[in-house]
Amino acid sequence: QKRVKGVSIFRPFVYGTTAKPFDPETNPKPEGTPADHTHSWTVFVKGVDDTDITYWCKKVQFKLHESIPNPLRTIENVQPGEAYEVHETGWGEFEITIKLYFVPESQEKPQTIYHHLRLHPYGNTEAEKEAMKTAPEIISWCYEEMVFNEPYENFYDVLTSP
Ligand code: SLL
Repeated sequence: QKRVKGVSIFRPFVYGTTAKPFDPETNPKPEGTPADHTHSWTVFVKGVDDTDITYWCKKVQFKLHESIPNPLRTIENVQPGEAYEVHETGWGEFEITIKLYFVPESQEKPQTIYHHLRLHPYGNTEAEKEAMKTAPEIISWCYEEMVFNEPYENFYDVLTSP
């Protein structure tokens, strides 16, 4: 197996969280949700504009706070263009560990990223924070690029075949 020398391939993706406070009108609490839970939320990894990432990313593991049942969630076998995601409910913010696993052709080790689950309005300025108070959802998304330096030839073919 040879590496393609002098080549770096970048593949963009988006990861982050989306949270919504429970509200009888707009976001009713599902039956059986613990009384102290205030929000529903989602953490995800996906392609930009829902483009496919499954040809390079084959599995994503989300490590949630220990207060949540089964905090280690493994998502795989998603359809091309579908997000790797976990839906939960809760009351508090915390740091989520997101581990991306690559297709076997890559022979790459998994990569870990960290993301703070946001349930409440935030921002660097008061104005940013104010704007979020009227938004229906608290969105905290990051755009990122996975860089594959000198990929193996097989993997290079996978990455560059249309
Ligand atoms: C805090 N350091 O105190 C954080 C911890 C933990 C959030 C937040 C529990 C959900 C469940 C939940 O929301 N934990 O019981 O399933 O703010």
